[in-house]
Amino acid sequence: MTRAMTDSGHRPLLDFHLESIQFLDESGAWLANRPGFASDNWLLKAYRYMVLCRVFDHKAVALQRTGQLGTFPSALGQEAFGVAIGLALHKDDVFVPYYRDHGAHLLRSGANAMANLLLYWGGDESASSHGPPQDFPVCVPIATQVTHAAGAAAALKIKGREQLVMVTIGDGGTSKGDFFESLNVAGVWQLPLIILVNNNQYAISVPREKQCAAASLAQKAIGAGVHGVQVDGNDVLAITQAINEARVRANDHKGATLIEAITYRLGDHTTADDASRYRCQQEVKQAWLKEPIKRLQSLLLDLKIWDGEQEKALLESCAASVESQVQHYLQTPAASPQSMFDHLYADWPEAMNEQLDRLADKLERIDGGS
Ligand SMILES: Cc1ncc(C[n+]2csc(CCOP(=O)(O)OP(=O)(O)O)c2C)c(N)n1
Repeated sequence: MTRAMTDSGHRPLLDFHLESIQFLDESGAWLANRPGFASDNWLLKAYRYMVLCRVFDHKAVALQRTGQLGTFPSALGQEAFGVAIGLALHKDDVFVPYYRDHGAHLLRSGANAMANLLLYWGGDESASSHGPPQDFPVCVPIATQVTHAAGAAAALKIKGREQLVMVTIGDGGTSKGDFFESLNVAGVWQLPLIILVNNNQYAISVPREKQCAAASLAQKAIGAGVHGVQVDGNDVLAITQAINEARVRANDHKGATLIEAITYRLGDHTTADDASRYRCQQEVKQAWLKEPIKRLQSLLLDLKIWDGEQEKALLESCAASVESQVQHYLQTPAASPQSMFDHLYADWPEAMNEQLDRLADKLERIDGGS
């Protein structure tokens, strides 16, 4: 028997490896050296905004339940994800958000961020984009925002600008063609783009393991020649570190980064959902043990930069600012149904007239019937 006949013909081709980032364990203890950006003030700011995000979220759900808000997608348990974005992005970066980024908006959209979020989820399209002018509106269609973000990053690159584009998407969204096409072009064109995945384990009722057979979502980057990394999404430090590293890579003209943040959606998908129909209480109970706010609070207490008095004062001030923003929202006159068309196009396409006419007919019938 010749040597060639025993050889199966298989040779190693390429080796890939993927890293994950985590600084804090579930109890808030250090797993790695404290990163340079995480001063006491930074940690306190992150904590305050994460708590504000939770108080706001709770109120928004209550408003929907009492008929004072439209459908609302809670970010319960994903506060570190949004707040890390808000803290890590620079003012002139371009943020292309999906619909579960309330924490980021709190930091990015100024004093009336909460009232604007409520207006938007109350049906007022004029509030769909309320951050810096270059930011994109909240995107509800799944994954289309990644194509827009890749386009914006390409435009910035062509113009020779140093700005960065950050787009967010859920785990389910990474199964869509729009996501893969954008990731591909981000690799080919070496775009200054961060794609940040909120892997909260569910796409409505579809669990992560039924969504994708790969061991991680971060490894989708490899197929596109893009840098990928997974982070503990309940660790605000880990997400921030990954964003900071992605910024350095983009500034060094090394292209895009795909970050998969492992979180857990502690609430329903939206107020139109009932998660108890497709997942067990035991699983949710386990997830509460890993939630991001408690672990950061434990760290602050350990560092002796936080105490019970400060906690009480924070909860009171969050409740007061949420309440005042709710009043602002409730006292703003409702937008007319027609106004939803006002914020879609720079130049009105004639073809849209038919939809405007149909809406006018419908409203006439409703008014006529009342
Ligand atoms: C193009 C498109 N298809 C379907 C939907 C309906 N839809 C709304 S949310 C959602 C699941 C998204 O899950 P995931 O991407 O994991 O994000 P999450 O909501 O969990 O944050 C779907 C299918 C939609 N909004 N847009």
